[in-house]
Amino acid sequence: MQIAAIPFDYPFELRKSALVIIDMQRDFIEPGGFGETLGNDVNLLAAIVPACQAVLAAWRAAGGLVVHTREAHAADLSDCPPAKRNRGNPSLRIGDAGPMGRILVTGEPGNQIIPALAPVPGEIVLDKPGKGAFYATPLHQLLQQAGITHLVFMGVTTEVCVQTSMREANDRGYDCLLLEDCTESYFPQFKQAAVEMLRAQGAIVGWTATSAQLIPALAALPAAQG
Ligand code: C5J
Repeated sequence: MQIAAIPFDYPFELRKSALVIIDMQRDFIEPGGFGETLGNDVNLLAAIVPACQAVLAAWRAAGGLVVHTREAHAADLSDCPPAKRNRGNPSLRIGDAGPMGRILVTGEPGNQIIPALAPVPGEIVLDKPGKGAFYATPLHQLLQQAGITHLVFMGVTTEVCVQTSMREANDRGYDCLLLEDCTESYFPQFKQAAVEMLRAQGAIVGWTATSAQLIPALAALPAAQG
């Protein structure tokens, strides 16, 4: 099957594909988390939630593999390099106590995936200490074991963790599709630039499409066995 995409149709086979949802966690989407401590308007990111929900529901109904990531550090911050913690001028740094618990620390309330996109049993949930989903995680191994060659990406932020993860995936040989209306940045111009550079030069990193281009293709597949 082919999905209409930019710069050209994306070859799609569900059993070889995983839906990778990057960092749709309260720390980035809700007030009081890491995103807001950096001075950002989190409402921009919250706007993509309905489109992400629609894709996730269609993907689950078709029986596809789902991977959720969270940007998360160990409680002792042993996996958080000082260069990452000290960068910028946030009102709260990684590991500091905020209104939703310690910022970007595993297990804290703010580190949970937002309820609207909460993982269900059988889905992979990975904590990642870096911006990329492959750095210091077993993601590549898990995907290889599952026979996955194609990755469909959603999540935040487009130019940071989503773009980094797509580039890591591309270098490992995966064909990657980014759903444009299911990703967002605190900086709309950065989202636009990232989307354009990922698909430039003949899909040098990957393809882009919209949820409206993917969902009918998923709906046309036989429903997953209970
Ligand atoms: C950032 C992310 N922006 N998930 N993390 O620090 O994109």
